[in-house]
Amino acid sequence: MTQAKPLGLTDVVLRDAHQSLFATRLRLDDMLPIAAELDQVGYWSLETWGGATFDSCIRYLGEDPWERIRALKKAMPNTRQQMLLRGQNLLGYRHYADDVVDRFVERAALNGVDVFRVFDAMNDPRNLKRAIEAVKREGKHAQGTLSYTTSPVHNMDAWVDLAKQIEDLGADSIAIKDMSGILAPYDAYTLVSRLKAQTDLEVQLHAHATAGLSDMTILKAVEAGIDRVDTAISSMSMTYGHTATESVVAALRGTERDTGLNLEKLEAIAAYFRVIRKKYTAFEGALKGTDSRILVAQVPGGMLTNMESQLREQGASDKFDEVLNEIPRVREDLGFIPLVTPTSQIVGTQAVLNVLTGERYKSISKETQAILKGEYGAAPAPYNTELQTRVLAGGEAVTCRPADQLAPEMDKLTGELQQLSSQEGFQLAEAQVDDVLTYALFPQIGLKFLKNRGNPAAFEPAPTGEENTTVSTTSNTGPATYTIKVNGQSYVVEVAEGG
Ligand code: PYR
Repeated sequence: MTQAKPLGLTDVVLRDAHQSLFATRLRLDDMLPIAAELDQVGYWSLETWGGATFDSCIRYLGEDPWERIRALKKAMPNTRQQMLLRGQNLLGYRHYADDVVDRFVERAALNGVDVFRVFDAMNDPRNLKRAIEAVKREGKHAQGTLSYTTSPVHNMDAWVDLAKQIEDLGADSIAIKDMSGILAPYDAYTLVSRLKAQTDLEVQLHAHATAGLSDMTILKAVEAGIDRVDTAISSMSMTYGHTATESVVAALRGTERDTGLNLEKLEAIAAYFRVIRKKYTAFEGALKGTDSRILVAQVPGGMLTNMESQLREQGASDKFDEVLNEIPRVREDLGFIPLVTPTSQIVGTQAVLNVLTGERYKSISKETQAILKGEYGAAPAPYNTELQTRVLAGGEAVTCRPADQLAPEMDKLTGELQQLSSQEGFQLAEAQVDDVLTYALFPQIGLKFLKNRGNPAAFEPAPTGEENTTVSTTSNTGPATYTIKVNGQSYVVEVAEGG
């Protein structure tokens, strides 16, 4: 008889589920009442922290994200707290010096994070190295990531090769991060089988349900021997989000991969979120079932819906198909980079620029230029040579690990913030370093938050569910709002985070 090997589950309800379903607005006050029940389920981990959740806390909710992770850890002492970390970008949008990476990881670990899923939007392992080393130094679980995408240069050999490089960095496990929901079941079977055979890493799958594949993909991954998968409690699952936790539990009951989780306990949690979710209706997207356009465009669902409503609001709905066709072309010019924060925003914005200006690369965004200059690291394939030559304008591209060019920053940031706090008369937290990190990651929004901490009137009011449903899915996090002027007309373009 084959030995039972329970499938581990990571429930993403407190991070990616509400990030995907209602623009990252779930508040700590709506998490804590169910924390004891979540803690009793027996999940391998609960995903509770990440870039967009941190951003939303300080930008909209007026919640200190450090306090959030401390409170969640305290309320759920039996369950690993997991976070999503953007490699050398940490939770922000640029590369940070190594001393900021080290300090951030140290503080995150100390405040309650047990598992760090570290990804890089370029899939450049050099951008994962420092963060993985820092996690290991803190004695925590370091999970490296394959930011999954498809292109002529992406094949199984390339993925396995990348996983081996990540294993060499000292990762404990590897996540296949399918943020667009495009990983097909049989490809998952092959990929997981090969990762299990050719590395010693534990393997975990994160798949979005948007294109309707995730249930099938999870099942094939389980057949291939995957160790863990991400799911979301049923009342916070599917569409832009993830496969339901209870469905996986039920599907595997009585098999050798039985999760051992109790459906009744899960139902109590589902019932809680069924009610809570109603409060956040104003932030929900329009998708009711499956968005098959993703299978053709191969872009994250959030990116599609955001772009659709933004173009509509700017009176440019008729340009949607053109933008959709432009996205893969921009991706190709930028070396077939995956589409995930921040590259989803960079590619999306450039595609909109190319269409709305009526001429490809008439205007090249600062971020697109940075990619072509090598400032984000190496892409999976060469860049469009003509475009790169134009952007470099005789200069040299960065070929080393980009952070090697950055001088230590923590002392400078600390001095700056101390000066600002005394000049402008706002208090810093007892653990001042956490405030410095908030300021480092989000210089403007972070500073505004620190000045207004404890004053709810400075932030969005807590939702009641009674609001007029006028807030569209465009109320996303991140700085990716662009105003473009074309023939005297202004277009505001905001591009979604990829989960
Ligand atoms: C984040 O970094 O926040 C994503 O969801 C990818």
